[in-house]
Amino acid sequence: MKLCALIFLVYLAIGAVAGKKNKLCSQILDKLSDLEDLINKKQDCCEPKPVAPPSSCKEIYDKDSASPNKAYDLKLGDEDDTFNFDSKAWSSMSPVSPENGDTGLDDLETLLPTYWSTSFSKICLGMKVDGVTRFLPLHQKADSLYALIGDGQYRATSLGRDAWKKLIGPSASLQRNCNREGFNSRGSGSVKTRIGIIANQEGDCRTPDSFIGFGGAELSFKNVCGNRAAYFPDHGNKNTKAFGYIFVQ
Ligand SMILES: [Ca+2]
Repeated sequence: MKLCALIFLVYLAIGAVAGKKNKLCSQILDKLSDLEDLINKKQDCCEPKPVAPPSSCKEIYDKDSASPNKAYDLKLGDEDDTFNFDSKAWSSMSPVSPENGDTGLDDLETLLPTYWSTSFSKICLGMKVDGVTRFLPLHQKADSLYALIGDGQYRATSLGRDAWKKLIGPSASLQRNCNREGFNSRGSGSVKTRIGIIANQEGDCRTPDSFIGFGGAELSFKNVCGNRAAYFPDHGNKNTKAFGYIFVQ
């Protein structure tokens, strides 16, 4: 009987030690789990979020902010008339909302004094369509953007219609003829653009019905920046509104 009692006590003692060990293990596992949660939370709040790249005009001349080597000239795209083709802003030396000049690739319009005061050898054109911004580099020397646009004279570029379409993306559409591109592109009709390309279904530039550009007109479509196309364009009728960015360097 004594032996039985002793054996029972030994078992009881072993059982108690095992119980303590299990409890300790469970506490350690709980603490480890808490620690893991803490580490995950720290990563969430402290690691820098990935920044969507401008992609490109060589990453907008290497950095998306104003610098001595690069200047924002213009941001435009609202439906108001601030930057439609016939706006006085294009032919005056007056800034428009300069406080919006260095706020990044947002939807705040601006025309900065760099428009008439900064000489350059290249222009970076950008258009944001449905949240995607595409860029088109244009090698062009000038005393200023104003010098290319302000007097209303047409000045040709030779990028080609496919290059202009890349600004809009896969939905881009233009009529097949005319293809007058550059600064102050216009025919005798109401479709015209300060920087961009106009096109026509007839074999001349008299009555264009489509354009891709900045500072557009065709008031019934209220499209000051983007792609408007009608009358047998190559990819369907469009009235795609973009937000435009123009940088010079
Ligand atoms: Ca026409």
